[in-house]
Amino acid sequence: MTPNDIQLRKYRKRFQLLDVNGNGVLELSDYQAIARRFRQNFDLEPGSDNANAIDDTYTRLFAAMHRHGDRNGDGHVDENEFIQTSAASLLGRPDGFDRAIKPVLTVICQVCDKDGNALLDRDEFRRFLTAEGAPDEACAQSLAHLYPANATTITFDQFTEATRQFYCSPDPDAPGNWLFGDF
Ligand SMILES: [Ca+2]
Ligand SMILES: [Ca+2]
Ligand SMILES: [Ca+2]
Repeated sequence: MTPNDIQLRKYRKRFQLLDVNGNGVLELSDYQAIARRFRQNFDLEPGSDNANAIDDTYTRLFAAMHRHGDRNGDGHVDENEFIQTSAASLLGRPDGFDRAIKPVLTVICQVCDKDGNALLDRDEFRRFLTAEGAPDEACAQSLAHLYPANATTITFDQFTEATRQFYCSPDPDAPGNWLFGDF
């Protein structure tokens, strides 16, 4: 499945955020750095259920990407390999998003919903975005597109739908395209 220009730009954006140390390949240390930011942003106690859940989730995400994504077998997943692998798993299979990303979102919602009201308020969402590496400007762009005017919260379902649009939608006008800001 060949991604269109919009999907390509979003996958490049995602790669850029996942490659925390900016060396052009995805490593376990990149994913661990993101998990560490989640633990900091959400004040997770070391060894707590949520801290372990977020560590396990990002370790497993890396393992899956490393297993399927290193297409030329050089031991690394570069940007092109990431794009090809994302397109194959998320665009090439109707249940791709539900299998690859939805379980991750379940953990993310559980961790990010600090006050436990089953909604993501703007502060919780901003903490999520900065954990993922989005700078302030990107956070503002994302909030502007994902939160309806004057809305202080979104539901987990709205968050999931926006994330589905980010990973899967070919539509240039899908609000979820802006999940991590400009793309
Ligand atoms: Ca890297
Ligand atoms: Ca490779
Ligand atoms: Ca909440």
